Amino acid sequence: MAPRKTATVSSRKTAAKPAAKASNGGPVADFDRNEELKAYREMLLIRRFEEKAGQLYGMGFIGGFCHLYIGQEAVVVGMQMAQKEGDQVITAYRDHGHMLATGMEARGVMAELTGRRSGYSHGKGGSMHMFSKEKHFYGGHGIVGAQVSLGTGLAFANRYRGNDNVSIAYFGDGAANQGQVYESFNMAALWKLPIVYIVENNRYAMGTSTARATAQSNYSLRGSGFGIPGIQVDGMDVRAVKAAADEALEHCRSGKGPIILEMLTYRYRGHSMSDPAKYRSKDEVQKMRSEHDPIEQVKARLVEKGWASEDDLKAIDKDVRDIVADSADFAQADPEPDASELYTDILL
Ligand SMILES: Cc1ncc(C[n+]2csc(CCOP(=O)(O)OP(=O)(O)O)c2C)c(N)n1
Ligand SMILES: [Mg+2]
Repeated sequence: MAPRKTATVSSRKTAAKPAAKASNGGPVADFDRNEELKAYREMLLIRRFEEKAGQLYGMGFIGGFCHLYIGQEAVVVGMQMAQKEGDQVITAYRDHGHMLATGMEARGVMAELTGRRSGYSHGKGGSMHMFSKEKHFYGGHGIVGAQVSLGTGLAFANRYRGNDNVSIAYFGDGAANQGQVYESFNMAALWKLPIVYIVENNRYAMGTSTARATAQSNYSLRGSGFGIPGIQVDGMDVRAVKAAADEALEHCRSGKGPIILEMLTYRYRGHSMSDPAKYRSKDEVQKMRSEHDPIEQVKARLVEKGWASEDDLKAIDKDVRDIVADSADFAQADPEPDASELYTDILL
């Protein structure tokens, strides 16, 4: 692998202080005020959206499965900040954050969650099956690991067409043990496909901890048998994610083939809405929330550097809450699909 680029910190600003590092010692991007504000707003939008989705689920407005992304927001937001127009995103069922990060509308996502006509899949896909060709978001997949093969196919298409787009395939620590992941790694390495494989290591696959289920828990090493380089990233620090994303995307765009980013992250809520959470202690969750929360980290920097006052932050919070409330009102007022739509938009 090419030598790691260090954090893009200008020497002028850091002459007196050592360069900032992520909690695992990795590099972090040197965000300016606008980038910090953007990261804050985008992560907050995902968090508030997910909280609202949880509420609507409890009230019976959302049926079926619903997997919340709360706690993991820095991963998709940091990645998206490094992507360029045309890069594709594909993920599993914990997907609402990925959709919002790609710029899909909160209204369309909420309407889909509630099974309404204006949803991204016309109310017939639900939480796990939403797509937006316009935003290059390819789903939303409920079969654990399947999106890794599909994402590899997207990378193959980029290579075949000779464009410089990169496919970004997200999967969990549990999915990382699926066989098709390694078949995909083999092909991607052989054909030098432009794909960033992102393992969102949130420490659990449903109720099973990585310690109980996995022989090699350093997922950044999982491509070593195929010569695929990997980086372990503090996935709770959006600047660390952005720094790793810049490096990974450059690696792919320069024709060096696939790369793995293992994002060390944590989900605060249960696996899905029906999770009694008996497999971990409340203290463990509380410790992550109070010491590593991705949104609080940005907020603290914004305040410390004098880049945002409490009032500025409140204004952003209000703006975000308005978008989310509007999406919920819109979804509830939107009609369900007509019965005549039962066999449209599907493959028979
Ligand atoms: C092929 C397949 N096997 C099993 C399941 C059931 N299942 C759904 S989610 C899940 C756990 C996956 O965990 P992980 O990949 O870590 O993702 P996370 O939920 O933590 O985001 C399992 C086993 C499934 N949907 N598909
Ligand atoms: Mg997991």
